[in-house]
Amino acid sequence: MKQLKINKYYFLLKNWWETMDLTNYEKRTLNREIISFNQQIYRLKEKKIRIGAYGKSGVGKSSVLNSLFNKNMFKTNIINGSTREIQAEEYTLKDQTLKSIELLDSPGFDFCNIKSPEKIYSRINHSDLILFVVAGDINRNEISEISAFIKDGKKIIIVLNKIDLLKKEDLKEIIENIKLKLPKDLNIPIIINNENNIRNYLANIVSQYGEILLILNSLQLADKLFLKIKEERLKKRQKLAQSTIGKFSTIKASTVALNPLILFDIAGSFALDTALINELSKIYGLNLKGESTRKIFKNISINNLFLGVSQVGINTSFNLIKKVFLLTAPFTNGISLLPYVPIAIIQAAIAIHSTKILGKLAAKEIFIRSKFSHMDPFILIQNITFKEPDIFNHINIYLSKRNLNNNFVSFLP
Ligand SMILES: Nc1nc2c(ncn2[C@@H]2O[C@H](COP(=O)(O)OP(=O)(O)OP(=O)(O)O)[C@@H](O)[C@H]2O)c(=O)[nH]1
Ligand SMILES: [Mg+2]
Repeated sequence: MKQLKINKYYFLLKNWWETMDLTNYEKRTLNREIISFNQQIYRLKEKKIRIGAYGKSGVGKSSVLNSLFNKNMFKTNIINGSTREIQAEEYTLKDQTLKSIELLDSPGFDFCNIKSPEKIYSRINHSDLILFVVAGDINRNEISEISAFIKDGKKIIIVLNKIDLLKKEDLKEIIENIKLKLPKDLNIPIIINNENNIRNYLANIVSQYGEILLILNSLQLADKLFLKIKEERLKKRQKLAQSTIGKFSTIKASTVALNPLILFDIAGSFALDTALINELSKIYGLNLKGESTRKIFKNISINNLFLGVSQVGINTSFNLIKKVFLLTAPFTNGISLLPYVPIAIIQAAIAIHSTKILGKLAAKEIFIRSKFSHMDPFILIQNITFKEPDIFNHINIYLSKRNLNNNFVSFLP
């Protein structure tokens, strides 16, 4: 049953990825993220959970990992900086759905000689579960690293190490103090490294929730990658949309400027607007039939359009005319507005202004309609988490932090 679940998500994600159809440019710009995602998918297929240790230097990260399997896999030293690079070791599991645990040891995040701390953070951030090792009360740097993992939606466990150096009566107070500094609603576990505490705790987590943690992390990585891809695509479309809107306002402005005595040609103007909406729909990959263009028109508030028009139209002071000159200059493609009476300029300005507003509003309407139709990892995450207990609070944080629409409005023209 459980076996099926992990396979199901592997095939869903694999299939999703194969239908993504990235351009070479996208592959190049997102190279690092794609590699990480592929590694994650591989671990999902092979049922290998990854647990990463992170913390200040010398707190005992390597020692804690060694104690998990009673094996000296990672180098330890009394001198800080005994771990200089990420080290990985694999441990095979028997009689479980998961085949193995990959342990990642990391250098202290505050160690002065590490080359690129971001890379180390990022490697650990790709773990399915993070052991944040501390030795005593936590300081500001530790809190900020913990918050970063939480914001990234990671499952973390605080391991309180070196308790033999503490007085027994201080231990309780230290734990209380750490708790005070952690976000209250998340219930981050603080586990004391004492005898077999950590090992028992992790054995329990891995056997009960190992698969779902691996699945969730894979979905989260897919979701983050998908957001990046969408962002890249929207940025590209934004440029195209902007230049299309610019072109249409130029056409409109120049027809108006060439016929300064004829007031707005309503029919011609409507035809141009419709053509603009159709062009924008093509850019956003939406196939519009006649009916839906009308719907888009309907949804764009007429008030919004006229507000812009009246702002330009009412005030005809000389200053405004000068401003209008500057405004229209880049769009009139060498057609000089100078010989004409100010009315032509104002008409041209109105044409430009209203076309731009129309374009912006239409792009938003089109974007809302053009939501990517195929499977979205985000939907899969939403569907899993709400059925699961307290231990998945971190996913709720992830979901609430990730506000899709707010992210994307800024990439519209
Ligand atoms: N007293 C005591 N010493 C410990 C404990 N755990 C680790 N140590 C010692 O602390 C020192 C540092 O331990 P490491 O495991 O190398 O620490 P680390 O966090 O991996 O250090 P870096 O890799 O240098 O960042 C070593 O001398 C360990 O023997 C503990 O629980 N109690
Ligand atoms: Mg170490």
